[in-house]
Amino acid sequence: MTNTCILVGAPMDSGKRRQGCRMGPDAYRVAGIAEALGDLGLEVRDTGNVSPDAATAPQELPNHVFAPDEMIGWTSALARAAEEALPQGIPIFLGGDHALALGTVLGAARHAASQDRPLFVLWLDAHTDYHTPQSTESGNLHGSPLGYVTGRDGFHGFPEVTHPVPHENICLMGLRSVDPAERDDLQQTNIRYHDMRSIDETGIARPLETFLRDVAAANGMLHVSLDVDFLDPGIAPAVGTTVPGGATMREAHLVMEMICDSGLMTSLDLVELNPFLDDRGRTAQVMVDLAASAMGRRVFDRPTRAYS
Ligand code: B3U
Ligand code: MN
Ligand code: MN
Repeated sequence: MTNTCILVGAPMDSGKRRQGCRMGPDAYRVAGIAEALGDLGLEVRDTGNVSPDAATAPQELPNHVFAPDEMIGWTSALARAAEEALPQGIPIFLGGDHALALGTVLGAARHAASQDRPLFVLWLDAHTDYHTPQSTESGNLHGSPLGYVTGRDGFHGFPEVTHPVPHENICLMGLRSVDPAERDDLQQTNIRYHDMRSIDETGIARPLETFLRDVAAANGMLHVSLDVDFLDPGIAPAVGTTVPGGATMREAHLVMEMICDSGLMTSLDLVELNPFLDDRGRTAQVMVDLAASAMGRRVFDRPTRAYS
């Protein structure tokens, strides 16, 4: 694994009506993300914040879609930022709402294709985020990045998805709030998904290990997208859509530590932190601690590359 981390701020709030996630990148900086990663012996480069490209959405997008111009502009700008950062180290995208992943995963998929490697995506979230602009009832496109990057139709005016992520390369964990339209569409695919019930039944380590083994066997690149609402709101209250019954601190750290041991993660999103809703910075701190676990913070050393 490379020992360079590239922090890329994405102060975007265009993926939903409730505002505040634009303050996320600075909250992570104030919570000491660069210092926490630097303490692990990593080289940390903060490239500052990305700004959206200028864009105008076409008429074909449904009227209830929120901030369509900005969404298109962020997607092209963040895809470029991801493609630029990936050859230099592991980019950590500091969100920003989850709509930033339309761009980051698009860029990661382009980069993986340029390396002749498949891209895998681990989606840690209460929601499936598999909508299209037509299927979303809320019109909030933070509920649509997986629909976009798998190549679903209807994203008029967005950059073309030239390298759709195959459904079988995607694993969702933490699900407990799924709209009927998304559930029906998702069940037609080979996406791997683990709701909280199945995690309660099997534990979180077993399905994750299966997925990581498949990534390793395929020599894949692995993009991890961590939504604050994967976590239980009791430990991570700073999120617009709190859903009770989320992952515990122990489950979340175990996931991050297993990802680190695998040596497979090539990029990471930290999304949906809304500092306006936080309690003395504690959600920002939890997210920084989880990023540090994914990058090597340990109580005791363990063997690395256990999955290859
Ligand atoms: N599925 C709902 C709710 C939602 C999705 N992602 C978040 N909330 N954070 C929707 O609006 O698409
Ligand atoms: Mn999400
Ligand atoms: Mn979510």
